[in-house]
Order: sequence, then structure tokens, then C-alpha cells
Amino acid sequence: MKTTCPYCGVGCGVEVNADAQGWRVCGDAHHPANAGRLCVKGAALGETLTPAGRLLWPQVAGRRVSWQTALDSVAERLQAIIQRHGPDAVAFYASGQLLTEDYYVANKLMKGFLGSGNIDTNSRLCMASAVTGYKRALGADAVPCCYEDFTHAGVIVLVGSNAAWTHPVAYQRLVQAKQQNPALRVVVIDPRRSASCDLADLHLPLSPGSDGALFNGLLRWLAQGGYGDSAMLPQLAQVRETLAAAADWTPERVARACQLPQSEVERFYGLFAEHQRVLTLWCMGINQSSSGSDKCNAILNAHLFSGKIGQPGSGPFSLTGQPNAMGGREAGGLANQLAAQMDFTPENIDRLQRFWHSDRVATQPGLKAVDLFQAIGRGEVKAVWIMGTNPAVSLPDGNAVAQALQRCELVIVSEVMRATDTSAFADILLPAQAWGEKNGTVTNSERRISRQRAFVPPQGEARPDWWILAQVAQRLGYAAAFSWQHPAEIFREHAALSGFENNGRRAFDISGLAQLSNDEWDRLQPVQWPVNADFPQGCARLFSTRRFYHPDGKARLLPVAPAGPRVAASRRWPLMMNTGRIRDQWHTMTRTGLVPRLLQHYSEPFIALHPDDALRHGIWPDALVRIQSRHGWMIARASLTEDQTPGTLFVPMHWNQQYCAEGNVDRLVAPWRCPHSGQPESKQTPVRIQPWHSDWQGALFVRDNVTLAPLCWWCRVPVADGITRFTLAHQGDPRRWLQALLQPEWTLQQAGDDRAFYHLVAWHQGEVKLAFYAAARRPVLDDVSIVAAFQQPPASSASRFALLAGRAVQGETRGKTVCSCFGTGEQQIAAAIRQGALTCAALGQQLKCGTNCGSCLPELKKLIEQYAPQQAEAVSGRSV
Ligand SMILES: Nc1nc2c(c(=O)[nH]1)N[C@H]1C(S)=C(S)[C@@H](COP(=O)(O)OP(=O)(O)OC[C@H]3O[C@@H](n4cnc5c(=O)[nH]c(N)nc54)[C@H](O)[C@@H]3O)O[C@H]1N2
Ligand SMILES: Nc1nc2c(c(=O)[nH]1)N[C@H]1C(S)=C(S)[C@@H](COP(=O)(O)OP(=O)(O)OC[C@H]3O[C@@H](n4cnc5c(=O)[nH]c(N)nc54)[C@H](O)[C@@H]3O)O[C@H]1N2
Ligand code: SF4
Ligand SMILES: [Mo]
Repeated sequence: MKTTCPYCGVGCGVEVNADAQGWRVCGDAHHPANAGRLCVKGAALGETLTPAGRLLWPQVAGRRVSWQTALDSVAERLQAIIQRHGPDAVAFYASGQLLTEDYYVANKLMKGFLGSGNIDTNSRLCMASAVTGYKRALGADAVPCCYEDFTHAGVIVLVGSNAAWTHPVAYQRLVQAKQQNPALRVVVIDPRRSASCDLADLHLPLSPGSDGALFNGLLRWLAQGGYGDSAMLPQLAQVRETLAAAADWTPERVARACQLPQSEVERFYGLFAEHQRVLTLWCMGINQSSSGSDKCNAILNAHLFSGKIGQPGSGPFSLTGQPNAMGGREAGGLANQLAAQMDFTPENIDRLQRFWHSDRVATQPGLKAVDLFQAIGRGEVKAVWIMGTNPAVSLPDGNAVAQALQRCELVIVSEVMRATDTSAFADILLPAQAWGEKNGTVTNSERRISRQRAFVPPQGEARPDWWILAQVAQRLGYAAAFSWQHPAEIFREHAALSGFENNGRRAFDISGLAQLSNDEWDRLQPVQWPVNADFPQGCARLFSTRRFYHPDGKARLLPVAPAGPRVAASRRWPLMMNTGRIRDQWHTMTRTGLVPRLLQHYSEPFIALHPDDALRHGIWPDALVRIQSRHGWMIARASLTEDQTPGTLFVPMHWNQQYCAEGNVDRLVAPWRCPHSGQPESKQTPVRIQPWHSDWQGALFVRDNVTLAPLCWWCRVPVADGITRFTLAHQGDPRRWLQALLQPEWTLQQAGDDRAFYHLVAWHQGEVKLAFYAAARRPVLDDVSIVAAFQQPPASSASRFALLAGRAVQGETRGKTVCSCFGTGEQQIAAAIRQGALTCAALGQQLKCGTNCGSCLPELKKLIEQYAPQQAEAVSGRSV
């Protein structure tokens, strides 16, 4: 069965087949987005198809009810609130992980029939600035480029994107493009040295949030050097004003603002100016900013002015994060747009009233995500229906979000998992079908629509999101407009609306798909929109004719006044905290957290900082530290690395209360947002740091997931089938704390007797039940051997002693996992390097690491440099 990966916006095609071990997942060799490749998350999808932790039936006030009762209850309670307070007292908060069909129905219900604009989505935290940027410049939210462009480009700029980890298959295409064309130059613009710098000919570690200055300076450089495209210029509006706004941004001034050597700035400008085929890929380092929209326009200005758009290998290419962030943009998931990429104009409202046969279409944009949760906190919005997102973890100002959800009169959550930080606040819980069960379409970064197909029966009573919404709509009295029996019917309606009275005025047009039969929809091959009379087979690249979507057909340059972060670092809050993703986890970990091998690369939340900052603040490597902002605090482990610029921290966004105590980074992030897009500034929060002391730190290995006695800090890691490791830190005597977990019938082996050192292994009927290790600092353990002892109880007294000591019985420990596909550890790799494996290929041959998805290749290269610096240089002969 062919389907599409439910994680990132690369949108890889996946083939699933059942075998004796379960589901075998591999890349679809015929899908144009990935041509058979998958990253480690995609490759592990089969392991997420488990009933573990799933929400299986509807619940009202914590009790199991029938669907009938749950749907009646949702409809009645929404109705009552609307009657009392009007439609703007209710809101939907949706997600780029819904399918297009789900999104269409949610938007139609809220904006078309309840009559409020209050439907927004987690894409507000993700793509909103890019949407605003494209609309202001091109007149439409239309991404001009495609992945094919990688192979045609002369220069590729990655700005605010760690694609090596976040769009891994697209990144592997970049690697391949560079192998095929060694003249290709790659520039990475990122305050930290991310894994993506592995491919960089030039890395610009600019000061946090200073990209606006850098791109304004680029525009000035292009203008001064005569690099404006004379054929494009007549097609551009506001050129004079925009150049005037950039006129003061000399390379010296840019270098100062970005804290970069002027020569490096000029080198970047030279590369951009001299090459005709330049592709700029950007992501959250640009969008998630209090001036995110203007940064997007600064990038677009440079491309438009120099004519680097609409041709193979050049263009401004915003990478989408979620599998269907783009589909949500098409269907009207954002509060400030209507359906089919229409804005709130009287003409469009009228058009929708006629198309939907409704006289209640919303006439005003609704509340954007952060504003929405603030309005909930103030009691103005009294009911919220959250679907496919986990705002208690992912929205900024997390403490305020939790308070708002706590106070909210009616919280409805459609989820696939039973326990999330958000579902803890739900009055009504509705079980949704997950990937593999649900059926519909998604659109990736390059506007390519692909099918997600169902291939397993739903768990429990889970239902499709579109069905749940349509059932509620019917109960609210809108049966005629919500009577679909099959998702293909919804898709046809959506496609028809995109073409309705369009006449070439709206970029999003898939009217060519409006007549698909259910069967044709089911077999739909990946296709890039527009799909209409002009482009019946879809369209790879937009704007090749230099016609844009503003009424005059021109594109607009936009004068930009570069702004830094809303709040700068200060004496009291001296460090700038950056947040983002790690390679093997997806967002709030609801699925990737189930797969032990995806927790091997990083198993705990961490705070990455420069060793100089660690020295300054008295922080020991691997110590637990507390960071605090004006809004909240968290505790995680210090990870010292020169990849960070002094003065900056990096913290992963993923950990939450299901996996860790005090590990939610969004509690610290301020709710500042871009005035144009409403997107929050998730990348720059001033914080302070201090060591955090506990009397002891420990590790606890147990079968099954147990409830622990209260603890200051813990972190949960599923390490193998049914075996969990907890990392712990607490005050007092570890023996006292452990007592509550021990069963009287167990046999105990113990060593040590105080806080500085205490180990215990519990046995019952020949099985290891529990292993506990505590010490003043983090105990150094061989996890693999300990887990092996749970699976195969050690027989000899030597190996029992080794288990109690927490060490390998024989041989070396593997160290931190680097390659998750083959479970290869750092120590194994280091040993192979010392014995002469000095290239990734040699390591791959010997240990297999890096030979599957390739996501760990940047780390393998770094280890080669670390463990054999001179030889490595001689072998690779790398030029920079
Ligand atoms: N493994 C994994 N992959 C994912 C996801 C995931 O959860 N896990 N999520 C998906 C989603 S929804 C999204 S939106 C994408 C996000 O994909 P990315 O945007 O690539 O990921 P992030 O780690 O959020 O941030 C990217 C980079 O921006 C840099 N940055 C921070 N501040 C600045 C700045 O001021 N200027 C510049 N130029 N750079 C800055 C950070 O250091 C970081 O390296 O990833 C998608 N892919
Ligand atoms: N500090 C900081 N915060 C950030 C970011 C950052 O870089 N830094 N990035 C932001 C970005 S770009 C994003 S996209 C967000 C992501 O943040 P969220 O959207 O909150 O994260 P997810 O874990 O993907 O949440 C999806 C939820 O939907 C459930 N789910 C999965 N499939 C389905 C389905 O088919 N139907 C239903 N009903 N539910 C389903 C999952 O179990 C999960 O609980 O985080 C944002 N927050
Ligand atoms: S690159 Fe993205 S879409 Fe492709 S397999 Fe990995 S997570 Fe899935
Ligand atoms: Mo995102």
C-alpha cells in the first residue's frame, strides 16, 4: 500500500507491507518527493502502529460514553454557549497534521455556518510569517519553487533551517546535488553551528534575530552593483521606496548589526549576486520572530529585484514544517483567511455565501493562536475545540496557556493519544483516527498533493476527524451542508471551490481535480498545484511568466526596517535562548516517544551552551541546570558545545510532562509576536541560568511504566519493549525514596549505603524486576547491558555483580547512540576511527552506521575530526 509520511513537510512517499514481524515501512521509489528515501523517523513508522497509549473511546468528564452521547454533548454545549454569548465565544484550534478534507470541514463549519472567524491552527506558530511575506510580495500565498530546483541551483542558501535534522530527505537531495555538481555553493545562516553546517561552504553565525539587516544589506549590494534584473523591473512595484529603506545598510553596518566579519558578509553577497541560479530555503529561524513577516519580505525583495525567481534553480523557497501545513493554508485554516486562499473581502464573503448556500459566513477575521488563548484566559472565548495539536506544550507562555485551559468553560480535544499535557484539561475527549487509519490528502512544501491512505483498521472506536466535525455540524442543524459519506466527496467540493469564479485571479486552483470519481481520488498520483485547464498535469514552478497575483499583475517589493528580537539580553537576563528540534523526535513526542531507538540519540532534554558561558555561570558538563525567563523556568542537563555562540543557548522544544518533570521549554518563551502574521518569537527569549542542586541523581530501570513517589526532577525513557528507564534527581536519602516501589516478596541485592552511592537490584522468581543506581552526580551506566539483564537474567555471579555495578559484563560500552538505524554508539565509532576507519564510507563498511537514512553522517564526520583530526583532513582534503 502506498501512502505519505505523517511527519515533516518534505512529504515523502511511503510503502507499507505486512510481514511476520508487523508492518514493514520503506520509501516509495516512485514518489517524486523522495524517490525511495526515508529518514529515521519515517523508517520507524511501523513501530508507532501500536495500541499503546491510544485514546480508544469518547469520554465526557472523564467517563467513557458512546459516540452518540459525546457528539450530542459537544453540539448541545456549543449551541448553549453560542446562544448566550454569540458565535465569537467559541473557537477551533486545528493543526497542520489534519488532512485537507478534515481542515475543509472544520473551516466550513466555523467560518461558513457558526459565523465566526475563530478557527486558527498551530501553523500560526510555524508558517504564518511566510504566508504574510508571500502574500505581500507575490499577491498570493504561492511557493514558487520545487525540490527539483536543488539540482539546477548554483548557490543554495539555508537560512534559519536545520534541514539536516528537520527535512532530512530534502537535505539528502542537497547532498546529492552537491556531489553531482561540486561547483554548487551552500551558505548556512544560523546563530549556532547546526548539523546542516556540514554541507556549508560558508556558515554565517549571525547574532540572534539579525537576519533582517543581513538581507536588507544584500538588497543594497545588489542595487549598488547593478544586479537588478532589467527584464523583471517593470514587473515590480515599490522599488524606489524599498531601495531607499535599504540604502543605509552598508556591509560595515550589517557586519556590526549581525556581529559577523565584514569579509564574510561580502562573501555571501558576492555569491548571491554573481550566480543567476540562487535558491534560498528558509524555515523557523526566520518565521518565528517578532518581525518574521518583514524578514520573509527582505528575502523576497532580494530575489525579486535580481530576478531570481520562477526559473529552474532559483527562488525564495519557504520549507513547510508539518505534513499538511500547506493544505491548511489552502483550506482556510488560518483565522485571517477564508477558504481556498480567499481573503476577507465583501466579494469573497458573498462568493462563499453563494457556494456554501449559507447566509452566516464570517465577515471578520478571527483570533490568531496566541491572541485566542489569551482571550480564553480572559474568559471572552468560552469554548475551544482543539484537534491534532498539543497547545499546552507548544504555545509560548505555557503557564498562561495552562491557566487559560484550566479556566475555560468547555475544552473539547480530538486526539489519538489518551494522555497528553492538553488532554489533561479536556471536558470532552474524542478519539481520532491516526496515520494508517485515516484517509485523505496532504500538500507538501513544493505544493505537491499526495494521498494518505488507510491500511489498518482503526483502534477502538476512533473515527476520522472530518466525520466527527460533520456529525456535530449535523446536530447543530446544518445537515444538508455536511452530509458527506466519503472523504473524496469533501475533496471534490474543496477542488470545485478553488476554481469557483477564479478566472486566474487566485493562485490556488485545483479545479482540474473537481471531477475525480471516488476511485480516481483513491488512486490519485502526487501532483503539484495548480491543476486546472492551463496545467492539467500540475505545475512544478510558478511565476516563470513574471505575472504575479496583485491586481496589476506586478510583484511588490516591501520597504523593511530591520528589527532585532523584541527584548534584548540584559544584565539580569544575560543569555538569549533559542529553541527548536532534534533529529529523532517529532514535536511533543506523542508518537516518536514510543519508539526506543528514536530516544537513543537524545534521551533527555538538554540546554546547549558554550563552555565559556558554563565557566562564567559555574556550570559543570552534564550537570542539571535551571534556566528562567520572565515567564517561567525549567530544569535540564547542560550540554557544553562550541557549536553555540557565547551568549546563546539552544533547548529542544519536545519534552513535556508525559516524559519529564519541569522540561517544558515553552513555559519560558514570551508571547511576543509579529504584528503582521501573529507568529510568536519562539527563537529568542532572554533567560538566566544557574546550577541546580539535588542531593542525589539516579537511574531506575523497571518493567512497565510505574507511578513514582514525588520527585524534584525525573525523565522517562522507554528503552526496550516494556522496559522503562527513569532518570531521577531528588533531595534526601535515595533509599527512603525507593522504598515505596519495592514489593515484600522480592529478593534484593544492594551495594553502598549513603547518598553518594547506592545501588539495588530486585529479583523475583528468577527475573530482574527493578534496577536502581543513585550517586551524588549522574551515575555512569551501561544501559545496554542493564536492559539485556532484564531480557535474559544474568546467570553467573560475575555477571550479577556487573549488573549491580551497572557496567558491561564484558567488552566496551557503546557510548551515546549516534546512528539510530543500526544502534551504533560513539565509543564503537571512536574505536573504529582509532583503528583507521577515517571516512564515513569506511565506518559504514565496518559498523553499518550511516548507511541507511544518512541522517547521522554530519555527526560521523565530526567524530572523525574529533578522534583523528590530522588524518581526517588528509583523507578528505576538504576545502572551505
Ligand atoms: N526531527 C524533526 N523534524 C521536524 C520537526 C520535528 O519536530 N522534528 N518538525 C517539523 C516542523 S512542524 C517544522 S516547522 C520544521 C522546522 O524546521 P527548522 O526550522 O529547520 O527547525 P528548528 O530546529 O525549529 O530551527 C531551525 C534553525 O533556526 C535557527 N535559528 C534560531 N534563531 C535564528 C536566527 O535568528 N536566525 C537564523 N538565521 N536562524 C536562527 C536555529 O538555531 C535552528 O538551527 O521541522 C519539521 N521537521
Ligand atoms: N519553543 C518552541 N515552541 C514551538 C516551536 C519551536 O520551534 N519552539 N515550533 C512550533 C511549531 S513550528 C509547531 S508546528 C508546533 C507543533 O506543536 P503541536 O502541534 O502542539 O505538536 P504535536 O506533538 O505535533 O501535536 C499534535 C497532536 O495531535 C495528535 N494527533 C496526531 N495525529 C492526529 C490526527 O490525525 N487527528 C487528531 N485529532 N489528533 C492527532 C498527536 O497525538 C499530538 O498530541 O510547535 C510550535 N511550538
Ligand atoms: S524527511 Fe520528513 S516526510 Fe520524509 S521520511 Fe523523514 S519525516 Fe517523513
Ligand atoms: Mo511547524
